[in-house]
Amino acid sequence: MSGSDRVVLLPGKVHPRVRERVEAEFEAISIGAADAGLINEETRGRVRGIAAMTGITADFIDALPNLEIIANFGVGYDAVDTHHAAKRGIMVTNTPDVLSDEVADTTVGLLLNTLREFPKAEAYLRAGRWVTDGAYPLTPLTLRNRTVGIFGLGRIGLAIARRLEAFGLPIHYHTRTERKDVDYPWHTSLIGLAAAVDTLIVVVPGGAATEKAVNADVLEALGPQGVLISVGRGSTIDEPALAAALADRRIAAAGLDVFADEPNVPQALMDLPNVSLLPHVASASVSTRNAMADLVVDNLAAWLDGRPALTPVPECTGIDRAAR
Ligand code: NAP
Ligand code: 8YV
Repeated sequence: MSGSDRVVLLPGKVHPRVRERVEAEFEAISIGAADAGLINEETRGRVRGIAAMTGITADFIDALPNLEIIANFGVGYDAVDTHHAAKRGIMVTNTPDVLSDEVADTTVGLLLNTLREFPKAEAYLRAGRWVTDGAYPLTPLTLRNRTVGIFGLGRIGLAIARRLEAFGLPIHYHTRTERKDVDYPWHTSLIGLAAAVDTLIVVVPGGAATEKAVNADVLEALGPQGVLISVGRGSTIDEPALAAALADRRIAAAGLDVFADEPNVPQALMDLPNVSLLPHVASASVSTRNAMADLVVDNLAAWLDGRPALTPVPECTGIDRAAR
């Protein structure tokens, strides 16, 4: 296969290592956004792969008649219309496993920041207030004696559970299917899980099935000592309900790395003292993002060379290139 047969589209913002490798290993076409109007018909017909760090709609997929693979940068692929891609026999890949430990480490950090107020304590020191006002106030919340519930005990959820088990905390979880390989109590419903724990960690994928799953009722069940940590997708949380529960102290605190409309964070959350906010950085170290970038490009290389994709998403595992 000649290099010119391997045409890969880079729409919108792309990780630098993805760009560097795609430009070196394929014929790369960069456009400002995933908008078919930005490329002419002849070029649209040549595109066989997309390296995606942005939303990919059904319309965009349909505008590329010879598209074979969408390699998504991220384990979460809710921004790609995977259902449509699979229907058209187009492979979608994601970046599982290589980021699980990093995201789990960040989740534990965010949980501790939320409970023990470390970012606020550091700001206090830097403002000279240790000298002028004395010791930082004791934190009302602690990790000690908490019971953790994990909503989504998948690759990352399990990595979080193992860490918090080492902190001496009991772990419960809710998924649609009970896991046979763990001894943690399984709850058949999210609200049942929330009622059984005081620390709820949300790490389910985004999408219709989890849209606003953490609603006012779930927060009510979590209770006034409750702490919510969200590292999956912002769409899974009813943000106005969360802001109201935090303001009224119907739950104690929250730590959020993801938001429904990134990079916009609701002012109602920004204004609250009992919420710790991060700008979607759970996987954001140079080494982990480079590993994700390599997996994106390795998936493109495998598929466009006629080999199986390395990490197909579950909806695409059955895609047979010969049937195309
Ligand atoms: P995974 O291995 O596929 O785990 C997903 C878990 O969620 C599974 O336990 C699954 O169990 C459960 N689940 C899915 N849909 C559910 C539903 N409707 N109700 C209840 N449970 C449900 O995925 P992962 O690798 O752990 O990644 C999880 C998510 O984390 C990603 O999709 C992404 O959105 C997010 N993420 C965020 C960051 C960040 O930077 N903040 C970084 C990486 C990943 P069942 O199928 O049995 O229900
Ligand atoms: C990345 C993520 O921040 O993997 C995911 O699902 O949310 C994160 O690792 C994101 O994919 C970067 O676009």
